[in-house]
Amino acid sequence: MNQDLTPWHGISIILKIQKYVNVSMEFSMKVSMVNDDVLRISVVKNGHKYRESPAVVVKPTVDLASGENKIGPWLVKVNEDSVHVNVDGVEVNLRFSYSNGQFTIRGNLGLADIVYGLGEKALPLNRKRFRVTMWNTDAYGYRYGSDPLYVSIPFFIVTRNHVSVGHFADSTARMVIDLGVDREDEFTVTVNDDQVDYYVIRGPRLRDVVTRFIGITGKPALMPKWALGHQQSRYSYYPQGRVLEVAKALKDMDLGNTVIYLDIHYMDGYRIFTWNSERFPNPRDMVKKLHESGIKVVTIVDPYIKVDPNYQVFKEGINGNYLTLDSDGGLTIVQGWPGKSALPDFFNRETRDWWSSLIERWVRDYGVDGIWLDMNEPAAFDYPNHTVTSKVITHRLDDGSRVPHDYLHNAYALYEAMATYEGLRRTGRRPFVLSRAGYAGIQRYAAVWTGDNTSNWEHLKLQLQVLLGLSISGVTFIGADVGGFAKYVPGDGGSRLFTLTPELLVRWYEWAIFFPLLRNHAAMGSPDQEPWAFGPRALELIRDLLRLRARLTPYLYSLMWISHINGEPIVRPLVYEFPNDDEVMNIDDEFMLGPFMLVAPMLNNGTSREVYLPGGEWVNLWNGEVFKGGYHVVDASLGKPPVFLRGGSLVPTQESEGVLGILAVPGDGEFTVYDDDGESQSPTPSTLSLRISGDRVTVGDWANPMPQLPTTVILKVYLGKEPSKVMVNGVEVPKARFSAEPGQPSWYFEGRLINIRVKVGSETMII
Ligand code: MIG
Repeated sequence: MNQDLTPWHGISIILKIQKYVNVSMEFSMKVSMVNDDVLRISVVKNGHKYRESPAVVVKPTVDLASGENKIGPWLVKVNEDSVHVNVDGVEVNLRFSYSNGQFTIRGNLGLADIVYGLGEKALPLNRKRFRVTMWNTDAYGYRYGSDPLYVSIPFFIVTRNHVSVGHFADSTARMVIDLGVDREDEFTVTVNDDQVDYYVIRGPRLRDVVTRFIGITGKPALMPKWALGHQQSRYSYYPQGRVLEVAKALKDMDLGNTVIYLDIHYMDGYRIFTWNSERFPNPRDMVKKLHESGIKVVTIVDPYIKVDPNYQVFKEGINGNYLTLDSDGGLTIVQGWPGKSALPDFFNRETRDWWSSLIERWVRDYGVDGIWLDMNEPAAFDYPNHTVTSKVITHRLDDGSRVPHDYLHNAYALYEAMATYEGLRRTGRRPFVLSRAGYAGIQRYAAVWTGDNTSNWEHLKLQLQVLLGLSISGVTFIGADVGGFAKYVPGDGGSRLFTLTPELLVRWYEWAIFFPLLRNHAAMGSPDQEPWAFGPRALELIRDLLRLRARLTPYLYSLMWISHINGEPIVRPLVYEFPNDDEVMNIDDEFMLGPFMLVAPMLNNGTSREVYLPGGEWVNLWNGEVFKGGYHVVDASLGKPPVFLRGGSLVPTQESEGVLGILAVPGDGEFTVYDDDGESQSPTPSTLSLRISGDRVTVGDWANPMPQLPTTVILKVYLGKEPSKVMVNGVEVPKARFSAEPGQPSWYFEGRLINIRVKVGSETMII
């Protein structure tokens, strides 16, 4: 193995720097280190003009020479058209070739290798032995195995004997990734492009690869705190009075903080940035009323600009040369919601700047809070699979060159989200952008939802698989339409009808409440699926779940901050937390919320399920029952998803106004609570560090405190038996129910929980 631990900064002196190490007949290859942990192999067809990637936010620092290079834990052998890597004891052999407009990269795949990642795929967590395509597609009615979907992230992780190495083939053109289908012992990446930046990302742990991938593609945007609320949508709420009625129902039924979405019917003939004045005679007033009842408003914005010489946005687009053109210089016209439509050419700065100003104007004029980007694959009704593909449509890059759409397709939504984010930022708000399509790096600007899923049991499980893949591919603020979007989907040679049931809706909320984006949304013509749509019993169960969600907000918000700072996913497959437990390699019907909380949702119509708990001790969130690692059959009554807390858990909760709760399980653990005002743009967060060691809980003091932070803390420790005494900062505190005076520490035991009221800056010992 490589014992040479040359410090990173010394390399540039040691190595002979050569720009292109391979200049063959067909292509050039340049190998460089991006940082200590990421290697880049850039292949460019000779004569091709290299395009900068919109995905990657860092530049290579050191070029490697032909032959053997030893850099820290890396051993990299660069040959004419192949690169052999040994890192953390794992061999990665990559061969590059080019022919007929395609690059092919081949790599070794071992018998025991497992493959994760690839973003939004309707496949199991372990993606070995699948072949997938990267091509953003309007995938209405997709099901298990459908491919491709809306988002393309050509990043995958190969795990061998618990050591992980990441691969990222950066090209926005069509790509096929074959993970051991064509050949047992090989993966192949075939890219319809004249350039590929191929990254090899070091582990050794899965989490290292994931956070390093985010390190090169950019940290997830910090979302406003309200984005963690319960979001209510449908295609479409109108007129204005109906929107207010929905808002009132949400309030009357006590469903917590809410966001309402306006789908395409609010527009005047689907002209973006306009209102239909019959349906919405006074949108400013409507938005104001919604804000008064604490509800945020998100409007959909499609990329379609109606071809209409009297329409202001179209005129500006033409005059400013902001619209996409065909190679002969004529305007590109596609069929979208408004009929004949032009498409903004987001690939150049001038267009993005114009779009940002349109968004800014819209948000300032009407006070809407966030923007929902749909159809941005881009989709068009007059193309096969409702998705634009073309060698004739061209985009103008910043340097003025024109590049055919097919080379850039997968980046359309990323550039659109970039410009949309910037528009919202200019209004002083913390941006909330929700996007359907995306490419690697989309997390810098937008949340992503999984598009048009279906109201059936298949999707209850499938959506988890889709989301877990997204989550470990850098996109951390995610969710799926709760209750399912579509009712009629293609199938059985015609179309099949699926109708939501109360049980399925409750089951859906049971896991959706643990995802950052929690949005109930349904297709036009689908039966109602708001929380109240199935009568009092379902409503009550959903309300209780939403209350649990609201209680968990401090945990979710802290996890969002941690994701923003370190690139850690909010929701994680079990293998992310327990990489050395072979039993969890393929588990995708359970997940972790942050480091502590394991959720094992009921995914079919039963009332109990088998749950795997990795080694160590766990407690059942609902009743404090203690479980040892292993398989257990557990109760999963309607409304009570099996949820377990790991030994050493410290889950911050909102107990009541101004009171922070901490759900703790004895063991060893640490957590940092993050908070801020929830809406300013680049706040320095207030932080509170928590530690548990055995039965001793330490709550730090708030660092960088903003006003109004809770100073009273209720520790809720799962203990099993009543303790003999409790010491806080070395002083025994009385056993008593909490008095009205908030200053007084005391404790009481109930169920299997000891409740201790303390202040921040305290150390509590339970004896
Ligand atoms: O062709 O705007 O995925 O959420 O409700 C359908 C109408 C267009 C697709 C989105 C869906 C949205 C719908 N849109």
